Amino acid sequence: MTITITAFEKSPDGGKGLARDTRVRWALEEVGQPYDVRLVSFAALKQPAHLALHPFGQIPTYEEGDLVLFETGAIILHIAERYPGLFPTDADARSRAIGWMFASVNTIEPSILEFGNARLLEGDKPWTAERLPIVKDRARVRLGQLSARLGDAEWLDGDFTAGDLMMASVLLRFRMPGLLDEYPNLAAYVARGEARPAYKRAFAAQRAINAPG
Ligand code: GTB
Repeated sequence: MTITITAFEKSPDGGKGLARDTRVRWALEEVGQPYDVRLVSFAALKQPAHLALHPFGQIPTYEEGDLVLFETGAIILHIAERYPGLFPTDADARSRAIGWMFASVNTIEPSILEFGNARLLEGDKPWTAERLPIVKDRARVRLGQLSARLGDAEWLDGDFTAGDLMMASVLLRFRMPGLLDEYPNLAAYVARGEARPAYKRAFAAQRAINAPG
């Protein structure tokens, strides 16, 4: 069955791979499933045709036969459950991998989103100069805790799983403001993710659209 995902017609990051279609592409590359991409403009995201797929008018979406999914956590959970390669066979280990997927979007990602909002959306507010360091320190608390747990392990819980795919994808967002490099083991963890052939193919595919030539 053909898999179709949506992605930005032109990502604001110019091909750095930070838009969330990259993590879905990565998962599909890891499990060796071909996929089509439908590119969507910002205006089209808010039109009825796209809202029927995604109630919040965002990318990415995932279509496979009659199944329509939104939310990258749900999409990658589906891919990992349907196709071998991203979940361990042991049931408890699989539950722990799902735990890391939730941790990535529910515990780690909010701190970088809050930082991004404070810097970009509220950057001109008089209280931003005072608030920004507070928000940045809050992100450091989470990164510090994650760094302590990872220690010198290669991946979060044994072999590479969908939990690592999600976590490394989320951590990439901390690189630009300089936060990721404050935690050398997390920076090395993300680099290990980026070195995977499946990630490289996913990155190249989105880059070909967003930074051609
Ligand atoms: N929780 C949802 C998920 O995980 O799927 C979040 C989806 C989401 O935020 N999608 C964004 C979107 O469609 C694109 S990825 N935004 C348009 C809108 O809401 O109108 C977020 C993103 C966008 C751009 C960059 N960048 O340029 O660096 C990075 C991340």
